[in-house]
Amino acid sequence: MNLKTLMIAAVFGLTLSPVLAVAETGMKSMSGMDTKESTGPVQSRGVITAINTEKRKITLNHEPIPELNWPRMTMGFSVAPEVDMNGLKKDDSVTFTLRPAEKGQQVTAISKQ
Ligand SMILES: [Cu+2]
Repeated sequence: MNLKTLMIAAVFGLTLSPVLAVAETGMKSMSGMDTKESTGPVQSRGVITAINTEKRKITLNHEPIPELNWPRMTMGFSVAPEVDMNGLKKDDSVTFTLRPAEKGQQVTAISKQ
C-alpha cells in the first residue's frame, strides 16, 4: 500500500464506522421495543389520541421513527415535568421530542403543529 491508498482507507474507515454503529443499534432494537441503548433526543410528529395532564401521560399516534426503529404506531408516553401540557387536547397534531428515560422514552417537548 502506498500513502494515498492508506489515506483513502483511513477516510473510508472513519466514514463507515458511524454507519455500522447505527445499523447495529437498529438490529438490537428490532428484537422488541427495548430502546435503552438509544441515545440522544429524537423528534417526530403525531396526533394526540389521549391525554392525562394530571398524571402527565400522553398517547400519541406517531409517525415512523427510524432512529428508534419504530414503525407508525399509537403508544403512551410519560411527559417530563418541565413540559407545559396546558392547551393540548385529543386530536391535536403535534411535533414532539423524545429522550430515553428510566422506562422507555419520555416526551421532553411538545407543541401543536
Ligand atoms: Cu412507538
